[in-house]
Amino acid sequence: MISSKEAISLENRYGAHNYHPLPVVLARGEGVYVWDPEGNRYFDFLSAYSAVNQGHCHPKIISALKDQGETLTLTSRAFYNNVLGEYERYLCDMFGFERVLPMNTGAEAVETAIKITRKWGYEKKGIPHGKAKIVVCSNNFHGRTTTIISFSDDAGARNNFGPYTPGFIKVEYNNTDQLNSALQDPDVAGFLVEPIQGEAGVMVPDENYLKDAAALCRENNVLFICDEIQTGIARTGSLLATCGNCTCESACERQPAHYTRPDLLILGKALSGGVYPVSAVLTDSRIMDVIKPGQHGSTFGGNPLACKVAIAALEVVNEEKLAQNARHLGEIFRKEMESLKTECHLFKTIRGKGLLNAIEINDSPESSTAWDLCVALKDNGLLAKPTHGNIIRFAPPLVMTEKQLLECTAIIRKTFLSFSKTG
Ligand code: IF1
Repeated sequence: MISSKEAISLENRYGAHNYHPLPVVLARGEGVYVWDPEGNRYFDFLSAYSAVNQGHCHPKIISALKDQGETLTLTSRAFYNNVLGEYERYLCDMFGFERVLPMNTGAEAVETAIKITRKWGYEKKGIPHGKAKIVVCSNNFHGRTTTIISFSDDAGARNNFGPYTPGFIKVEYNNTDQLNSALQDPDVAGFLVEPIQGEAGVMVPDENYLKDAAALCRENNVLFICDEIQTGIARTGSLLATCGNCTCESACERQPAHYTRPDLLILGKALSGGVYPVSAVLTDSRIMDVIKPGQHGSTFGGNPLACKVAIAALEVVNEEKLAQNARHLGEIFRKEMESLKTECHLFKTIRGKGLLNAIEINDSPESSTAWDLCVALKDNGLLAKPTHGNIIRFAPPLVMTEKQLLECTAIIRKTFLSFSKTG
């Protein structure tokens, strides 16, 4: 096996430099652990940006991958395949929608939701041709396509990639007054929102924000579109973040009546347990039926390998009660961090929900403190990545045990406190 040093130099020499990774090379993963080529073990506190909620190389998901990989992988949608319908029914039953449109990456699913929303706007709402608008939030992150970055505020994601796609209006996140004003424009077809803003630094909105936003959309005949690519699939302590603070166990989480049900639900990442790129848009017939044959699609979307992997990944979420575990461990994690905060001057705030959490470091976004802390955490056996200079995201796989979590909070405590002394 090549060494970490060789792997890094190959990427640096031959790859596009579109990332700035932490200096660690991962060669193997199992559950909450990953190993580098030299055999050092780490707790993974990123979970591939919440794609690996079910843990690395989950045996049930890998077994589905192997079985279907030896049977049939890709047919295209020019023909039916014998797995897609079963998968679509599974998704509809689990999330309480009438129809699914399968895609691959998160950004593609967001694009799909935008296209469905615009078409619905023209054909059902009666918006004049070419005028449809979609309301989005400031500091959003929905992916990297040219249309999606057109409504990003992130200079790095956006600058010099224009000309930009028009038709988007921006309002402040967690501000229903601004949303309400924007929705008065009769040409607005949809409101696209993350239930918790991930990239922005795990911004959790006020408790009633999503419910109120959904009600405003309904009043104004505007589609309420939730991007749960990062927050969905048990990450925030319920099957979907739009389940709100519902404390019922899984039975409730599978009943749509109990949550703020979006008109369009966008899923990706952990839909496959991080095993394969699988994304989807779920909605009801009255909306989905604006898409007719030939009007949207993808070579790989809905392929039998993806479908089998995703069914297995969702079964794991239910069988292993990952939502309840994320809720339980999240409470312990934030309590431990609140206690560390009282002892550590580097620690400004801890926020999050379930196992999607972030610590804001008491230093400027320009400082290297958060990066240095992440390097020190790595040296102590835990992997996390800074964002926006002074925020560290903590999102381990949801298959973690309480004992493992306490081992991890001990690593974080030790690292932060040793920094306080030297720094
Ligand atoms: C990268 C962040 C996470 C997403 C939401 C759509 C997508 C994402 C809410 C697009 C993707 C990623 C992509 C990743 C970094 C990352 C991220 F830091 F940018 F915010 F997860 F925290 N909607 N999020 O979070 O999905 O097309 O990538 O499958 O490296 O760009 P994709």
